[in-house]
Amino acid sequence: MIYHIYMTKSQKLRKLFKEKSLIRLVGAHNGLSAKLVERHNFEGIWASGLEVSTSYAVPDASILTMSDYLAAAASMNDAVSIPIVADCDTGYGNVNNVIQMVKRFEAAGIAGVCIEDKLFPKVNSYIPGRQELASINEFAGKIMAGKETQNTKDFIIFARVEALIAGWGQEEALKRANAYIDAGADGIFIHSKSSQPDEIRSFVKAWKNRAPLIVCPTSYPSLTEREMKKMKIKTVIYANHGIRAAVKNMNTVLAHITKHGITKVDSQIVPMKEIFELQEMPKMKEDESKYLPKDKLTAVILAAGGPKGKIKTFAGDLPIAMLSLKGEPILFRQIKALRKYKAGEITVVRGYQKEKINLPDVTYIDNKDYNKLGMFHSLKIVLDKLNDKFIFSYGDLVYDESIIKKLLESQEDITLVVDKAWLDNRSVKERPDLVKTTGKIAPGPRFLQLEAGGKVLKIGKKIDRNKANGEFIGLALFSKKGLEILKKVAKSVSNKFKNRKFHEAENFTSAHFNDVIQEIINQGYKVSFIDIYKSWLDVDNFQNYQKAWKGEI
Ligand code: SPV
Ligand code: MG
Repeated sequence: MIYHIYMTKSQKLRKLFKEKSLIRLVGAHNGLSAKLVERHNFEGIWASGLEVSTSYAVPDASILTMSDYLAAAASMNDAVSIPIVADCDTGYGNVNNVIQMVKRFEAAGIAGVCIEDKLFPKVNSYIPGRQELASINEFAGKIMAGKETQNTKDFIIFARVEALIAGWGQEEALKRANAYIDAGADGIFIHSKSSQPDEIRSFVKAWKNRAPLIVCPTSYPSLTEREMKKMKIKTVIYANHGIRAAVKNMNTVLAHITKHGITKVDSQIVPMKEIFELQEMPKMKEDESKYLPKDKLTAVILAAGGPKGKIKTFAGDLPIAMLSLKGEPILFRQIKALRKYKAGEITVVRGYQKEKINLPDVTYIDNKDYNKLGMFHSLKIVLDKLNDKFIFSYGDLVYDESIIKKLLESQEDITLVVDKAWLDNRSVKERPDLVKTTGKIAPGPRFLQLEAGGKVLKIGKKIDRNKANGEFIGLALFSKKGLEILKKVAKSVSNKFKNRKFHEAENFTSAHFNDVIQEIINQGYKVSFIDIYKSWLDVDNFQNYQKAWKGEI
């Protein structure tokens, strides 16, 4: 961990005062406008009362409350690393309000505040008429109280002299400025609404650089930064140019849209990419990839085998996984269900007509020996790539999504999904994957597992159909430990049974998934199950495909 030398925003502002001949503060009203100011390399932000009021579409006349201004200043402060000087009007009331204001703005990390010597409620300085000044004593009291309230020596309080705005003249302005510096102010904001910089020039001359001066040349833009530096003005505030630019361009664009819609408007607005950058979306993505735990669940779907029997005529050269059910390939339905339950990586093992299996966002592994070797081989070629919990599925299954939900609730290491409907179904001619589990044979629909912690005792196509009490549907869940067991058991038998009968298979290379599960059981590991009653189909024959099509599962 690298800790940067931490400087408060007040310390940063004080440093700027030392190092820069002219500090430029630019008006902002929220995080976005502050961020734009920072991007253009200005030294600091003026949390402008005029801009914040405008952003609420209310007059700049003490209409909003201290909390509103504080929230706006804090949102600016959070968005940038440059210091904020908050325009705090009159301090939102008398000296008591100033004390609360200083406490709160300082605690929010605002570098400094500026209060003006008008009476509460104030009116923006450019509005003619009521520009009433507080007495010098009253305002000096506010400065003293504020300076005594601040907790850190670095917090800055500027005093704003409105004597020129109120028409009280140069002498009064100087008298006030001196009194406020005597009271402890860190600098004087001398405001003028004159269209020429003359009265500012003469004030600066008479001030003799007693303390740092701040000006706001909105009404006298002819005063250049060069001249300001020459006059030793320490800070200039460009108070409201950002919001005025925004209003102008929003007007232009909205007018264009009323006439032409949004065609051909793109050249007048920023691309979405810039918006995302301003939100710091790229940083969020970076953090996410570093710190957000990835869902460890993966899924392996075996879709290598080709269709057999009557379904073959129907499927043509399509793998069964790609047969469509109401417009959606079987595999697509499976992927949808697995994604719903947060499967991250889904691996599909292809073989027969592999190029026909081409759904996006899945990993494909091709089993070129799908015709020669047993089904387990398709899983074996994926095993090394797996290192955590995974769901195993046949590729020709159509099932109700709730089965996945139930399966994922299992806390066991190896869990098979077993259909108890087999007990009502024993007359069928096919040879399904049968299981014999612990628990009594009792036909009929049951949705609760017969006994907690039930185990699979036998699995295979050839086990006694009268002793079997369920059908393995081709869906299973392996925990991380279950995966280790599977790998270990497969490794332990691969050589030994290379040329020898392996459960129901001729040898290990032609082994079915069932054979390996039986071996796991025989080696003393627990293979658990969850039981379901119907609500799935294995589309390995035409009749089942028709049923699936009709929704009879
Ligand atoms: C503000 O930006 O809110 C100011 C500067 O106080 S002015 O509008 O010029 O008064
Ligand atoms: Mg203001």
